[in-house]
Amino acid sequence: MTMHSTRRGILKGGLAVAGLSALGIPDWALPVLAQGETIVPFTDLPATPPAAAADRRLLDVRTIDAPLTPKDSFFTTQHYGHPTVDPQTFKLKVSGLVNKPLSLSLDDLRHMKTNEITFGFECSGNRRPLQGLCSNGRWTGVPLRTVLEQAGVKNEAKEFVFFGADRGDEEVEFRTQKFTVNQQFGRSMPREKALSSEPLLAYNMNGEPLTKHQGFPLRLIVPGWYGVGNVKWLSEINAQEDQYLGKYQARWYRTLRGEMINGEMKWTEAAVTSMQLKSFIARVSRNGDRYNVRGVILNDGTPIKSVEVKVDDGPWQAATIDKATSDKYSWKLFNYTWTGATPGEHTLVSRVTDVTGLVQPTEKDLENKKTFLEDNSQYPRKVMIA
Ligand SMILES: Nc1nc2c(c(=O)[nH]1)N[C@H]1C(S)=C(S)[C@@H](COP(=O)(O)O)O[C@H]1N2
Ligand SMILES: [Mo]
Repeated sequence: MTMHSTRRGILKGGLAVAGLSALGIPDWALPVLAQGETIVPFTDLPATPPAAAADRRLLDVRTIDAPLTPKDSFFTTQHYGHPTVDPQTFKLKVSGLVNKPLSLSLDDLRHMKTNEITFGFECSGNRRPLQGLCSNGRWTGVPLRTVLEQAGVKNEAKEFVFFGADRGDEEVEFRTQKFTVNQQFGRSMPREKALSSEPLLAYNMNGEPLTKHQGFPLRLIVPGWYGVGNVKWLSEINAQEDQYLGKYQARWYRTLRGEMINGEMKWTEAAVTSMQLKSFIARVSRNGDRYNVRGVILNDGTPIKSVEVKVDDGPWQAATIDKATSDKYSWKLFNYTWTGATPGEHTLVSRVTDVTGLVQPTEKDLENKKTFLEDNSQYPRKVMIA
């Protein structure tokens, strides 16, 4: 069966009468706008989102109308532009502390046992007012572990470095010296993570080959991790003993936080890895005197206990998570029906809690987080009711 990336695609394909559940596709509880349903604009966001840099694409979260993000709307960002990789001559190299270095063609990879996973992620820099650096995709590829097992990982291999085909000149500072070196985009992960069952060497998204934006022909997918760990245009994997300290591993993706330890503020710089628990309201629409408040949840895959919405100074009210987004690493879409809205400006905010009891922090809770990355704070937004 052909894979449709959106319900809209399916509806357009004329399969609506068959009933989505019958096709094994869960019913979509948060539909495209119903007849007579209208968008209630956010007064804290311009109607037209700010233009993104040329090789970036932001998802206008107000347009989300299906669990999976279509490939041409999927957000995209990268540091060195898009390299062109020839799929005919492409080889994924596996080198370093392995018994048998590998050089695998796309065909070699396509003939290996595949895995498929729905994974929604955001850039660690995603934040208000737009929250447009996030999307949800269904990824197909070869488990990283399968390839590493074929190469035979040596005991001394502690760190696995993933290099993209994209590169650029970088200035490296050492005390009073500066060096300019040309280097590839690289990210790493520890042995335990690399040999776990989930990381995927993906060549398809939503049933089609990756686009150039998404890292054609091959990218690393690390379910539960922020965008930066999902190396696009993957070309080499190197197994090594030492920590990898490249620019985008050791310097650009650090979160500086102050934490009270032994009664004193300690400043810690931590690498950006697993996604922090987050929710935000993406769209408000009106249908008669009912208002649909819908939003997005992103996290590291820990099951969600609840998501709630608060209007002005009212109580937290339970929202409903869409069943079509219940896969472990999928983003979750939620809906809250607001009734009794009065004319005037109102503040709407959402808050998610996972099963471990972790609650999405407020902006105040994060006041000791100094760098803008990993901003998962509750996001109050405003609407005007006529
Ligand atoms: N090779 C390579 N991979 C990369 C990057 C990059 O600059 N080069 N950027 C990372 C960052 S910061 C993010 S947020 C995601 C974005 O993935 P997307 O464009 O598919 O949304 O790719 C990651 N993978
Ligand atoms: Mo990112």
